[in-house]
Amino acid sequence: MNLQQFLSELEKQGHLKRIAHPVSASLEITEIADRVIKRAGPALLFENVIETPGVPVAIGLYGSHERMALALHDSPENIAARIDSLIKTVPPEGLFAKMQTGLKLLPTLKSLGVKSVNGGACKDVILKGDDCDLGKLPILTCWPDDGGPFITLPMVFTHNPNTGRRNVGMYRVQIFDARTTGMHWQIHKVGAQHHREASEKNQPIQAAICLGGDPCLPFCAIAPLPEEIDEMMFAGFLRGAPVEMTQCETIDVRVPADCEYVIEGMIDPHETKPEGPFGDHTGYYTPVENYPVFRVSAITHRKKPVYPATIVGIPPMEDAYLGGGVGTIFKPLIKTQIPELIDMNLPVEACFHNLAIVSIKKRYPNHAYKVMHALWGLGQLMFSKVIIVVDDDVDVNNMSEVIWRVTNNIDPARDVQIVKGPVDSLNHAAPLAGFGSKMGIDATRKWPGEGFAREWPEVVKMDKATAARVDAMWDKLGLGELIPSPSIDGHIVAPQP
Ligand SMILES: Cc1cc2nc3c(=O)[nH]c(=O)nc-3n(C[C@H](O)[C@H](O)[C@H](O)COP(=O)(O)O)c2cc1C
Ligand SMILES: [Mn+2]
Repeated sequence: MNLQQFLSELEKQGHLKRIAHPVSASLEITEIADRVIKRAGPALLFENVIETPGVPVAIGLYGSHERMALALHDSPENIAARIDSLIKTVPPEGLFAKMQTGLKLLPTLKSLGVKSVNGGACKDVILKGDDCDLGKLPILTCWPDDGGPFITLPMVFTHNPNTGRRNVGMYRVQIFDARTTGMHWQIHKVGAQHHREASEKNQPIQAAICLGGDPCLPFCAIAPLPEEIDEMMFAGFLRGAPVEMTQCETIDVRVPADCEYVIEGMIDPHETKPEGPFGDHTGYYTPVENYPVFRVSAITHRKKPVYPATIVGIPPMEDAYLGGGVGTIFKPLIKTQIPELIDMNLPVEACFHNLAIVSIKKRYPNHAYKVMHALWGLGQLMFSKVIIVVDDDVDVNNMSEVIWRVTNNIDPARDVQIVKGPVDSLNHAAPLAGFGSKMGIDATRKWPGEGFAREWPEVVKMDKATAARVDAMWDKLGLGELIPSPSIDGHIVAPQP
């Protein structure tokens, strides 16, 4: 499935709205898309973009649970279950069991590679050197104080100059002029590491900025995969088939052959330029900072391309669904590192990194502190500004319950820990860019072994026998449909309407 086939599928299922009215790529598309996404509306296809006649803009492709499941070829829950069952595959004993397990895993293994092809739809039109003009693309200027137009849904392909390993990350791209852009890979990201390793050899790094392709690809570019894991392998896993890759025209990088656009170029080891401001997913503008400069050597595209975009800003935006998918799909992998973790919620309003609420099955006194530090050491979860740890009987996705439990259970002087460390580059409150403090809150029930000498009270609940008697007499009470007992299933607080 490529982007345009995905759009047809969305349209067939009623998840896409075409807009024929002329609209500007400068601010107007943002304003329309923001209104629609805030009301959980459909994906939008702007067919008449004033600045670039003939090139439509697709936006909001991932902005609902149904669209996410269509883009990823399955629901995040099912994908998580598949990963979980792979992780839990027991080493088979005996020849028959080995053969059976082998046969079961074969389709998965086959899908993990990539397939090399010659040419591809992304090369219908090939422009090199002076013929390249980024002004021909409907690149959005998203917010009034933005530093310029930004490519907002790019997949940046690079290779580690020492190991050759591929990485694909979504790093926004600010347009400086027809053939020069910024490259906003933050210092903790893998693209930045590739650039650093190339710079140490005094070499430029080659990069391809891709737009479109299988709709699962942008998700893979966002996914916080370990550095050694190829995003295209993960894409193969999601698609159930290898991604077809083709060689670029001017650089030694392979890209998905069915992309809409491929922008090829190089980044000098030392050249930087002020990048930003940009109305970011925190809901605030990120200030101007120096970032590497990308110089375009070729632009290739489909004969009739569609330009995919997203906008970020005050949450919830489309990235809430993408981030939610990441949370669901990566839970089984987090549990391989932190097996006592039961559930985790990264509330949308906290923009992924500002708050993690995790429930654990406490095994020993002060276990919550081990879990906080494990999370602060685990990939991009290191950015978690606040981590709240609760017991396994708390539903972390029910914020009413979380507030009730946490505020009742903590003694701030005892249960709050503040540590220092790297923080998200977008954390504007930190005293230094990328370095600041983080807070852990142990909101679990306190044990005598943790020095708690008082008695810990029980939660107020009805007994099962009474609840059953009331269930039985419900019809005679004249109160309409049966209301189940609020206190039996353990999750006492209903979410606020
Ligand atoms: C819409 C969107 C825009 C993003 N923009 C950036 C960005 O400009 N810079 C950045 O470092 N990360 C950005 N991210 C987050 C990265 O894509 C994410 O951290 C990813 O895991 C990085 O991949 P890597 O681990 O291969 O470096 C963005 C994510 C989304 C959903
Ligand atoms: Mn990566």
